[in-house]
Amino acid sequence: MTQLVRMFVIVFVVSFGLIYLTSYLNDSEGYSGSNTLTIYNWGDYVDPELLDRFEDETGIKVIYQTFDSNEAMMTKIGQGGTTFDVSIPSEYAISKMKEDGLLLKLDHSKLPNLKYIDPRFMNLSFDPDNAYSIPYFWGTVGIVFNPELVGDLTFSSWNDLWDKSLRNQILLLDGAREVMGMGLNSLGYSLNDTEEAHLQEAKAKLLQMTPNVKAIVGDEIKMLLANEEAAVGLVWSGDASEIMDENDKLDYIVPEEGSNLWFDNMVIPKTAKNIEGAHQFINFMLDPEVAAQNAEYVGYSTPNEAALALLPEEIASDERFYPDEELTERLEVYDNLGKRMLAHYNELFLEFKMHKK
Ligand code: SPD
Repeated sequence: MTQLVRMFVIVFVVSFGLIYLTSYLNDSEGYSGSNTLTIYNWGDYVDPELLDRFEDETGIKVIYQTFDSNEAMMTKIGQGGTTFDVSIPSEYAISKMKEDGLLLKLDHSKLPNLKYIDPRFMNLSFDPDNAYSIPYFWGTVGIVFNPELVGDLTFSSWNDLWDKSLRNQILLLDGAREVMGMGLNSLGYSLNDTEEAHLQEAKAKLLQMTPNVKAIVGDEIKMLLANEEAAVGLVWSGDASEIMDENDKLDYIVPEEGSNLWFDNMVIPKTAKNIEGAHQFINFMLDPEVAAQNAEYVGYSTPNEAALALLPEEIASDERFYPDEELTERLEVYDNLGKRMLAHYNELFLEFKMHKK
């Protein structure tokens, strides 16, 4: 009898241990609970001091993970098995994630600081009424260049990047939409073009640029350009601002044919475990003083009107990073092109990358 009880206890303890272990492993990629908050953000896209401050103010422990493209982020969240509480996709990804049922509706009553966002960045077509997403940063895509390293060359058009004098001098950000968009825009096509002949033409034109391309890189593009390892870069405006902070010889332009106007917004994925904490975090990031500190740290443009008023004048009035409506109106926002077309853009970009290697 005692033997039977002992066996029963052993079976009970082992089963309990297995259940606990399974649940720990399931949650370990983005573990969240009421006292933790898992954030899934782009690399180099928040002032770490603010995460510490959020932890101190709320007692919630932040677990922080990063991604380097909307595509990687969507795949990971879409596959399930993660419990990210807050993520920061761009507009076309938000539209796609909504379509795929991957996002939770936000409770605006828990976001009183939303009043600080400039109305110009609210209620945009990818998320009417901001039901699922809250503005974080915005910007453009353009060319950063070092006038001392490019001779007499000036930059106003995408086509300047094909100039023979730039051999091995260009760094490209590692983004399918951005690089394909550059090829399409340089031919006078929309960066949301889906016509196969135009896409093939854009890829062929990009292939002609490969002698000029030194590398296709991630966040290290900032360090490489600031250290003058290359003369020119295809970059997001916020990265240009950070590069120019490090090396004031460089300049940034948005090509005259047009380019991309993008918006990165905070969302709560459907699989979130700490929905209350996620709202607390979003509201914290909307606080004007917090948003201003964050914008100054990462170098990107804030959509927070009250935060903008707190930024040093030389930042807030720099039209390269806070362009007026005249410029933004001639730029294009990426459309959600749908799963198949998005995959096709990625394939073409990959073919270009393979050719480069
Ligand atoms: N290092 C932070 C990069 C964030 C860039 N987001 C821009 C996305 C444009 N589609």
